[in-house]
Amino acid sequence: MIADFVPAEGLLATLDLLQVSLRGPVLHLRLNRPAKRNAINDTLIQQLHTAFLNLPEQTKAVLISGEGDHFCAGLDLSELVQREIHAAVLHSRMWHAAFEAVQFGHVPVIAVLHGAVVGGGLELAASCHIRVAEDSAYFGLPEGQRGIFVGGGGSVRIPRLMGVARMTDMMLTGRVFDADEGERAGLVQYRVASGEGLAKGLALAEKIASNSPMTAFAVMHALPRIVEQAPAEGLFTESLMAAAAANTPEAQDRLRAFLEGRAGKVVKSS
Ligand code: 1HE
Repeated sequence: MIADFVPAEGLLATLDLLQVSLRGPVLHLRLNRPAKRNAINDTLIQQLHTAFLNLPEQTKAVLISGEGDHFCAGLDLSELVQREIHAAVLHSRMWHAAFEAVQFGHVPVIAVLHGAVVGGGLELAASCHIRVAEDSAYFGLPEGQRGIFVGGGGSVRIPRLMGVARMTDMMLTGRVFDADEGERAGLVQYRVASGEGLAKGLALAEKIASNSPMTAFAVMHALPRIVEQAPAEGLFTESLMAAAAANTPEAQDRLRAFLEGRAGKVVKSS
């Protein structure tokens, strides 16, 4: 557990494949199935869904990481039994529902990545809003080699991060990207040394938590939809969102604080 974080109580404490802890507005969710490299079985996907639907009221940012040497080995292949087609579709839809709750939930989610981030593990990471990779992280889509296809939203989210050509290459050839290649390809926004991911993630989470809730809402819910709209509709949606955001009391307070010299200036990062 990160220093000063305390274990969650109530429903979140009953989720045995997750380790959930909190400090003020930041909630840390750790995948907790290290003996199976945090492979996602039906129970774990349902527990992830439950956690994101039941974040404590005070939560303003979530950190997600993996226990052990790897972030996540993807789908638990021992559960990939032959099913009726409709049951297989619904199994994939169960993943979609869980990752929708991550991407379009209440608060931004930061994934802290190390070791294997493969298959469904990369799909989970892609549903988060910010990705931090430690030196040890590597990215793969072994579905191609296993004779299957992504089913956890990967074909929708991963090309939007790295482009369809790179994802095609990963799936057809089994190409694995290391942490630096992942950063260059657009999979991750931050690169840190091994062991420093949680500290970086926490620093980012605290910045996020200090924003107005309307900012998180606009960035999480309006921005990805605007990007998918035709430019004319996108610009109109942007104007509606901007008008709604600027007219909140909190935005007005923050603007006044700047004009009265009480708020920070924009500075170059060191
Ligand atoms: C697993 C899984 C798993 C490990 N399902 N049991 N994902 C993959 O194709 C990745 C498969 N896993 C691996 O390539 C490796 O396990 C790792 C590179 C992630 C880690 O290697 P290593 O040497 O640290 O561990 P290991 O010895 O391979 O695995 C330890 C145990 O975890 C072992 O079980 P044990 O009972 O013999 O100890 C493994 O069988 C088990 N394990 N990964 C089940 N994935 C919604 S569609 C998404 C589709 C996909 O995600 S496809 C990609 C699946």
